[in-house]
Amino acid sequence: MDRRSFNRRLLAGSAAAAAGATSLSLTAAPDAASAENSPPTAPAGGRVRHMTLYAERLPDGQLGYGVEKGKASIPGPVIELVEGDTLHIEFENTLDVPVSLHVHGVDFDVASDGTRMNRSHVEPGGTRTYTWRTHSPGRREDGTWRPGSAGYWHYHDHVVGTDHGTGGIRKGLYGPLVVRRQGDILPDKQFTIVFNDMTVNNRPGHQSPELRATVGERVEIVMITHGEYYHTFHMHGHRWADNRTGLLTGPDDPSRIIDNKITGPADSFGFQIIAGEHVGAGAWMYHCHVQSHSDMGMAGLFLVAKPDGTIPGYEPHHPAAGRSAGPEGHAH
Ligand SMILES: [Cu+2]
Repeated sequence: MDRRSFNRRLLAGSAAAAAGATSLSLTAAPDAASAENSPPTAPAGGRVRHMTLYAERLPDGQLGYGVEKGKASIPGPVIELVEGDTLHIEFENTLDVPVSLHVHGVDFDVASDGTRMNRSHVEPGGTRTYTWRTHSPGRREDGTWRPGSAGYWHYHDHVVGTDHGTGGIRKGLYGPLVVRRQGDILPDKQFTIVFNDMTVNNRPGHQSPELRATVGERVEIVMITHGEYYHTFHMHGHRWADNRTGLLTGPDDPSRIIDNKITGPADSFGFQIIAGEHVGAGAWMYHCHVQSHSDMGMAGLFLVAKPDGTIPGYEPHHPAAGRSAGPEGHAH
């Protein structure tokens, strides 16, 4: 595997220029894999990037962000940066109501805050450039440590419906932002799961997205929560470290290993797993573990295929996610 997959995902372009392609490995363990087997890592940051983003109404009446007109999606596109990067987003509002782009986790002037309260939203038909900046960790003049921008963050509307974007978020105006640190391990595949009210990615209950991978692939999950409820995100057969990257930095890393995490509105986290590691291929469930929520359909499948493409336990027309639906529910 090479670094192309990383560059493809960098929507801001010109990442391919990422010179000095670092071969710096984060794995410092004595038994670290040989260089040729090491996963690719994030290059140095510090570049200035540009992208366009549109807010659109989807055919079904929901709302979404997209990098091309007519291509909006829920969630919106993954935006990836490396600490030190600056991103200018040329944002166009194609809706008939004011909308905005508000981001968590990174640095911006108040003019890029994306709220009506400080006039940083966009009127129908209008455009605005939002600028996001990022920085590496470092030491303040007083000797204390300043965190870097790296993390699994997210962006969303802050205007539609109310001054908090309650209507925009409910209808799908949200998306993931991944800020990496130079040397962070890059995944083979990436999926975004958003628990929004009682939906997964604004889909109807029991129609949650299916995540597809092959045994051995390094899969990154970006998990975001929105709406009115608290949830717990659970994956079957796979575990991760409850820290910034979801990965251990060595055998003595004290991070707790989990397979279930409580998450509330506007929380976000992410992690990487090796598909099927120690458990093999299969139709592995992921779901909210609040029982009534999973019963109402907040469940989907992580489909881990064997190299020949078969998926043990997978019945496409009888998704496991739908079997436990009770007659009650839909209380929300
Ligand atoms: Cu839930």
